Amino acid sequence: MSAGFVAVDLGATSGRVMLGVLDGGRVELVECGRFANGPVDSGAGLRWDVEALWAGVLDGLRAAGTLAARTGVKVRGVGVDSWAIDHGLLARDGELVADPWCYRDPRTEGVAERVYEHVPFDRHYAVNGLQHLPFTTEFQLVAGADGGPGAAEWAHADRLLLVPDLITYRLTGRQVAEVTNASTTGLLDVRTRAWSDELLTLLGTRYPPLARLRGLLPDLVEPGAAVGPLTDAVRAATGLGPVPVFAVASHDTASAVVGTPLPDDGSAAYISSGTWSLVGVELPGPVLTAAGRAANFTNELGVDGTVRYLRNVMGLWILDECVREWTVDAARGDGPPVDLTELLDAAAAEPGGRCLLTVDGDEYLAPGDMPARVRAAIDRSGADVPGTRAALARVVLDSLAEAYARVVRQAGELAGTEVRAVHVVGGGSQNDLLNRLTARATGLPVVAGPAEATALGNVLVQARASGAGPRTLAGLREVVRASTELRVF
Ligand code: ADP
Ligand code: LRH
Repeated sequence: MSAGFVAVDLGATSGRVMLGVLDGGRVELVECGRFANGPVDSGAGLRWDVEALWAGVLDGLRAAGTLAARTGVKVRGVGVDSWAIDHGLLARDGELVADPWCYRDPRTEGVAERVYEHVPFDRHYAVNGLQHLPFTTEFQLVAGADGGPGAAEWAHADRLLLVPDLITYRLTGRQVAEVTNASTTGLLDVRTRAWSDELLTLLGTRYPPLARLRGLLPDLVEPGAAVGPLTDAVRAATGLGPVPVFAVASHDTASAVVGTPLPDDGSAAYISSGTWSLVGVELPGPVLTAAGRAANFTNELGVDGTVRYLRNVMGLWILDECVREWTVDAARGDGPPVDLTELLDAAAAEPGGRCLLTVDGDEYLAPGDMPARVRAAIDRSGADVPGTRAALARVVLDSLAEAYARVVRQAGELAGTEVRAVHVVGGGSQNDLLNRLTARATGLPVVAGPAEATALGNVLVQARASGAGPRTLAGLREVVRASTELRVF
């Protein structure tokens, strides 16, 4: 009987449940569920709808179990990954105090700057190695504990679980903190892969409600740890047996990097391209230099002791938000409906180089009328404001490609590695126009695929943990290569 592993991959735009079947050195991924996701504002700030996600997860697991039974596959594991940083606070009874905040909520505006007055950025960086992002878990916690929105929730908090750990808890009844995602909280020591007593103490001293934060953090586990079997309730709801749930690389970007067919000699950069574009290289350890800090490069933890040395680029969020806005317009009768493929074809026919936006500006973080913000930025630059959707999309994509090229070059320089190719994975790797623009801007071959690198990385870490997959990261990537049709630009 072939071995199957179920990847629950929760992205900011959609959640998916995939059954990965290991067969002769290849993984066949079959989508068993896909459901829309996005921050919801029902009057209490931007939040994630956990019950909707949970319903999607259970439906997907049920479908995966049915498919496995029909095709003679034995389900030998389940693993959960999601976007980073966001977390749920649980009361003593194990129930969520409230839906988790979305990192795009403006409540963290100015918080990091206040924290840095007491614990400067360079002191943070020396320990956690993280780029400055305004919404890192640490700053969300300060926003909540320091009397801002969320203060009442903090008062009831007894446990903090990052989003994938929260789903894993619902699946197993066990509470852990998986380390790749924990490394995005700002509370971890990147050198020891352990919670940082130093940063936690500094934080608790400055913000007394956070003095009890250490007690809210679960024990850390590395990817591949068996967390526990599915609970009876989940088994009854899905028809699955007592399948073990593994901690995978639960930060989606960490799973995506496992699922990227990088060469072993470190000579390629990656772009994990989705809502965000995560652009960087994989290293054997952190780089905590002043130059890296000034360039705002982050050291997030990967599998097998690796470090993801990268920068967040605003990613396809800007384009997706434009599409969302135009879809709303079309529903109102204002303009034709938008089809992403047609839009990209039309954008490809537009002249490039009209204008380059600074795509990592915080001005693009929040949801809302994105086309208007893009037009305003183009106007400020002095260029002519495009009159069509396609021309606007082209400016966004030109700007993204330019940002990729800059960050790829910096990553090589700062890490002291020669980058000879760029691998693009994730949903955005299907954007051929962007792939072509990236190849042109970097002057390097762009290798696109797999689009489902995250789910593949999730499945492979489970397979290895259960004894069914290759032992080394290089071996896992051989499976990725064998399972994907890569396209070179
Ligand atoms: P996330 O995990 O952050 O939700 P995904 O990896 O699912 O993101 O990628 C979603 C992105 O992929 C969307 O932003 C969309 O722009 C892009 N995308 C998905 N399918 C296609 C396609 N067929 N052609 C071009 N772009 C695509
Ligand atoms: C991508 C991602 C990224 C984080 C962001 C919050 O999905 O996990 O790596 O910085 O979401």
